[in-house]
Amino acid sequence: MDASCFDYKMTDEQRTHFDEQGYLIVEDAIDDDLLGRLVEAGDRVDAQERAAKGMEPDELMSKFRTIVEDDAFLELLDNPKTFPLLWDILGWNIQHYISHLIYYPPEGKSAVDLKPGGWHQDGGRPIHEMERPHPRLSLKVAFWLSDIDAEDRGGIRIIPGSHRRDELPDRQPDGGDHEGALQVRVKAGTAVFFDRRMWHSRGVNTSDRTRKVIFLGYSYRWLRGLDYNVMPDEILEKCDPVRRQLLGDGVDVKGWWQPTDDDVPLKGWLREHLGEDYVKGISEKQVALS
Ligand SMILES: O=C(O)CCC(=O)C(=O)O
Repeated sequence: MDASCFDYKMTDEQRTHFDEQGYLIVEDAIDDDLLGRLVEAGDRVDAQERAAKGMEPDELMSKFRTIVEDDAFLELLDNPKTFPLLWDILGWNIQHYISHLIYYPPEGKSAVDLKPGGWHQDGGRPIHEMERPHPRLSLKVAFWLSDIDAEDRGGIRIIPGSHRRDELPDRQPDGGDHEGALQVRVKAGTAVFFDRRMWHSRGVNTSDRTRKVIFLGYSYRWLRGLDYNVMPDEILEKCDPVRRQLLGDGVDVKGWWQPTDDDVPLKGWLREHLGEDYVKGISEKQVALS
């Protein structure tokens, strides 16, 4: 574990922003070296998927469970500039539940009037089966591997504050976009956190370059992984205890609900470096957030 992450603990301003707006932008979250290795790995996975599935070069490539494909992806799990924000939002009883690589080639000139669509909240069946208002449960971090700093580059579209409304906000009276919708515009290397309840959709890439992003989702450990059940031993074996926790490892079944310290090494690591009061404080902040 990289102790430099303690320099990036959540500020009060970040906490308020995430709580009220449902998203948070962390610029320069990944350094140039890691960004280069992620793009290299992403390009390789993209090429393999296209070859294996006989995809056209201009089709959108979407691959889940990408975390096992390269050690560079594993490094994102506890990336120093993003990891502290995760434990500050969700606490120490957390796991990684999904990894999703998307390579979105240009739509082509004929697609200029394509409309962004597919507004949704994340969560599958729980969205329909939980009482309302929904609790947070999980969040995703979008690590941008290409620039999405212009509208035509198809950045993710979000409706800030909509995580606190269980319905998709109405379209504007003139038939325009949903009220409050905006497109995120950031540089490669930026991480964008978003609460799973926030309504979001993919923008349209009419630029001349492929849009590249990997989403990592984090949730409480008492939820199941969405794109894996158990990680392969060869992945777990190369990870330290905290990464193993994040990858769904634990001591026994009961520990999903009632973790001992051995189930959650992150808690012990935070206690060791930041003290018991800090660890207790995290739980209190969570109650305040939800
Ligand atoms: O590709 C995007 O911009 C949106 C992805 C998305 O909707 C999701 O990860 O749930």
